[in-house]
Amino acid sequence: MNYRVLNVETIIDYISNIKSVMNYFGSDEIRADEIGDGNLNYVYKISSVKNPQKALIAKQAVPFLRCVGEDFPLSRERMIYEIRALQKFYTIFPSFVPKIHHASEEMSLVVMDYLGSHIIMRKGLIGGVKYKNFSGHISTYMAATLYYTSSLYLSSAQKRELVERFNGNRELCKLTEDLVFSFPFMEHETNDNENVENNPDAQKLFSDMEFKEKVLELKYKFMTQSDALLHGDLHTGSIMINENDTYIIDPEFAFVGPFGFDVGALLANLVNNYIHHSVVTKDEDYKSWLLLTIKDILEKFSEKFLSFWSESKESALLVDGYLDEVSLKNYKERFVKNILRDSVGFAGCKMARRVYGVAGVEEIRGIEDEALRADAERMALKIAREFVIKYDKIESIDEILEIMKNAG
Ligand code: ADP
Ligand code: SR1
Ligand code: MG
Repeated sequence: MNYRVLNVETIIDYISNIKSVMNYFGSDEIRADEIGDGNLNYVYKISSVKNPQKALIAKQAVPFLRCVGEDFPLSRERMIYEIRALQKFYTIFPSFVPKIHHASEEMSLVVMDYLGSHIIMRKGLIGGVKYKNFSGHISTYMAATLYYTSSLYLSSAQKRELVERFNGNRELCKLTEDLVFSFPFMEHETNDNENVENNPDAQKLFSDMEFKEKVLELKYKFMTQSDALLHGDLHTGSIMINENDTYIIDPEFAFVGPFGFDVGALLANLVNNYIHHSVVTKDEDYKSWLLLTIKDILEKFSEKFLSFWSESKESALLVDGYLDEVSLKNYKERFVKNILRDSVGFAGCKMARRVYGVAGVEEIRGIEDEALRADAERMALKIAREFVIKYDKIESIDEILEIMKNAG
């Protein structure tokens, strides 16, 4: 079928011809509502007219960036990678990924489960909701997806096939190279320039060569280190959650990149939320929960990654018997410590990009009171700077929490 951009009317015709989807709705009449709130794509809720909770999600990529419009062309090939990544992550841990009912690379479209009793996690965190299962779920998701798609588990040939299958995601990798590691730290037309002009904090950031050199070091890792299949944009807007379950959506930035990048993205977004509560609600109890959650996630991630690793003795990297037991244990512990260090560095870049870069986060850019927003921005830049400058020397998770606590 030739590609065409669908809308709330034409999507009904399209869906009506897809057997796997129509089996789900049976003889029910269906309707479509556009519910997308992301930066890139169109998302439709397709539901039964008589029972609106009986619904699926259809997501279509268009050949431009939704949040800017047709003036910012962006190839719709990104949906190829989103479909492949959803499928791959579903095979690794189905309980954390919405099930796919239909996928078409030609139409740049995917139909998946509707998560009707879940909300976007960022909203819940801003509202001060404590998710008791989250650290357990997300640490399992990250440890499993990263370990099982890495050279620590796959054979050399399997790993190379994986890289071939995902590393054509050129445009979205380039978007991250520009929007996470470069443009937000210099004068650039894509920045939130109303906030940059006459702002001494922005000028200080743009001329901070010590920080920018370290950012380049991390950008180079992002561009060259093919460790494992990443989600690629694992912020709290890519997580749908309720008190029982956690789902990871929207992996269109997927590619085989550095281990620490997804962990760093999550860390950055939890810290941004901590900043929001430090400046706006001043809710000390919630801040303590966020600190404990971060500690728990990083500890559990390390334990689970090592535990998965203990199950296989042979991989692209390791030949059984190559190291004695003690050396192998030390090697693995150092390895995981370095993942955490890189995560801290990437988290710093990802926090700082949200201050003046094109895509802000609700926790900070959404603060209406100008003085409070400026406080939140300064706190974000302070933590981000320390993360970036110190990332390769971090010895413990407590040091990360200390940096956060001392900033506000
Ligand atoms: P984009 O690629 O444009 O960022 P997202 O995949 O993040 O799009 O989806 C945009 C919004 O659509 C999400 O913030 C969420 O509100 C809604 N959404 C996406 N997938 C689902 C789903 N499976 N179930 C329910 N809502 C969803
Ligand atoms: C203009 S696209 C901006 C951002 O949205 C996505 O969620 C990614 O984080 C990207 O950098
Ligand atoms: Mg999104």
